[in-house]
Amino acid sequence: MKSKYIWMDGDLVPFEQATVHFLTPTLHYGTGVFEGIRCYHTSKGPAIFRLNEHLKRFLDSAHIAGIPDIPFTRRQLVHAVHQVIRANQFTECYIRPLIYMTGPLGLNLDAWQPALGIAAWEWDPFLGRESLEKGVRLMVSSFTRHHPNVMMTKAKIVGNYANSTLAKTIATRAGFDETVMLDPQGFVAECSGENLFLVRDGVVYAPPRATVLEGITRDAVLTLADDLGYEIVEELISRDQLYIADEVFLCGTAAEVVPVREIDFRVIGTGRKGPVTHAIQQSFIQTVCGDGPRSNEWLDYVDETVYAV
Ligand code: PPE
Repeated sequence: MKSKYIWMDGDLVPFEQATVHFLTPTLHYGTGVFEGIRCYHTSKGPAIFRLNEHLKRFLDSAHIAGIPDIPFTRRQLVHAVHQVIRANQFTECYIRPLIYMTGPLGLNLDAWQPALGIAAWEWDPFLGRESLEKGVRLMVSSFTRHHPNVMMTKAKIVGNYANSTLAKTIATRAGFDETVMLDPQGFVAECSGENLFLVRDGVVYAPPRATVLEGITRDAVLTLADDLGYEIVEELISRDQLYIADEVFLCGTAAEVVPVREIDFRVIGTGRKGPVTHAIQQSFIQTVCGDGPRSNEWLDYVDETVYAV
């Protein structure tokens, strides 16, 4: 996760100096919000995937969390993301904006002021580069995904990820790659850090968005699947529907589009990347590399003229 500079409240700060105090409220209570964005190498230089949508969700997350008075506009944040990529001279990277709270400990958000940092680093696909071809093994978690009146899943609130960490860790300790989390009613919600889809008889099914993070990759996958002519259905999914699916795949910014080969020791389909997953994955890769019909709409080419350091 090394880089030369991290953008902190308007300044590019050398990596080692980008520190926060032990008594930062976000460290103690989890009240803060973050984003995960990717920048890809293209023939026209580095390009950021759906930057505006990510920054909109970032500010929406702050709004949901009740954090007022973010001292930067979306426009300023667009500039800052370009700046942090340029300063670090990355051609491909993952970008992590975070709003954290400063001020006294105690649970009153109104006693705090928001601070904002943006880091970037080179990051392989989250579940391993080989996961994109070979697929991953999942376990249905014994932990439940948040009830929306407990933690709101539309927001990438720092504290939400304690639930993800519990679920992911038990799965990896048990030898799986990722975990599927069920909602409080017992229907499939999402993975600890990705959205999930199944394919049956050529139709692409996704869990409804009410209890999941509205993934930007999820939206891209549904759009590309529609462009490819697949029928799409968003409806409640049970765990046994996953077991008997022809294909299951997951997606997220960090993970990208990943086939699932096994869930709870049941082989999914042929146990290999299926044809629909392959078609959607290829279309996604083409798009982010600048060669797809939606590349112009979704890519924000890094501005060479942005002042770097
Ligand atoms: N669900 C959850 C719970 C989630 O955290 C992510 C992103 C997604 C779905 C997919 O959303 P999107 O990236 O917009 O397609 N998870 C981030 C990983 C967080 C981590 O550090 O771990 C990510 O992919 O950036």
